[in-house]
Amino acid sequence: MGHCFVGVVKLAFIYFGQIPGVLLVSEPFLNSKTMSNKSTNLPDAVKANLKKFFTAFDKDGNGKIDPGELKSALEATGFHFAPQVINRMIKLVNVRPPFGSIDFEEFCNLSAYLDATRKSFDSADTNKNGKIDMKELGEALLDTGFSITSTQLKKLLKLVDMDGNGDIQFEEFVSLSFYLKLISDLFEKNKSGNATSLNEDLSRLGIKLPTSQLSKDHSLDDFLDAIYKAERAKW
Ligand SMILES: [Ca+2]
Ligand SMILES: [Ca+2]
Ligand SMILES: [Ca+2]
Repeated sequence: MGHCFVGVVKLAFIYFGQIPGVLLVSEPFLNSKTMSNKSTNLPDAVKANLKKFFTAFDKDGNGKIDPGELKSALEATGFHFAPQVINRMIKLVNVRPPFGSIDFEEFCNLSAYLDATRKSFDSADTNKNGKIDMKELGEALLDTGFSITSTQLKKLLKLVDMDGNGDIQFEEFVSLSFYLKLISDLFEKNKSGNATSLNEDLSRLGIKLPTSQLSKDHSLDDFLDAIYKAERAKW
């Protein structure tokens, strides 16, 4: 048992230390819609490597990774994700039933997502201290094409800074990528009349906002306040 655990820890370290060299997501921040079936394009060698991790993470050997298995695999690498964030990662890639746990193809997509998010995190962390401060966040958002006010920046940081230490660790950065997707849906896609993707993304993330908050007439400030309220009610 102990030996087995060490094996998983070792595998997990390799997994996140030299995350398989695949960059499937071209955008610095995630666009979930573009990733559903891309793992089929992975080279065989990369797939074989991912299969090893999948098998190691799948403790009960049922061919699926559930939130508990994902959480403990990530914890073994020193990442402590809130259960809600774990669930969201699963929901994000879980395109085929049964819902609630992921198969190997979906795991490949999750790996690509975490890989891309880690790269975004590292490039946003310009002073290389392993966390993102408000200045770095503002600059990273600007680079990505998000132009927000300093008040909005503070609200966004407060929203994702779950432990309240004023910085964004990688775990919180994963949450941030979910919120940025929502924000871009609301404030970019809605402008061209497409509101359905926001509703899809909200329900995928399990966030319930009053319909009145989903109007493009509301400001980003209002939206950030509403999300903060909805999220903190859960924590
Ligand atoms: Ca399992
Ligand atoms: Ca930093
Ligand atoms: Ca923090």
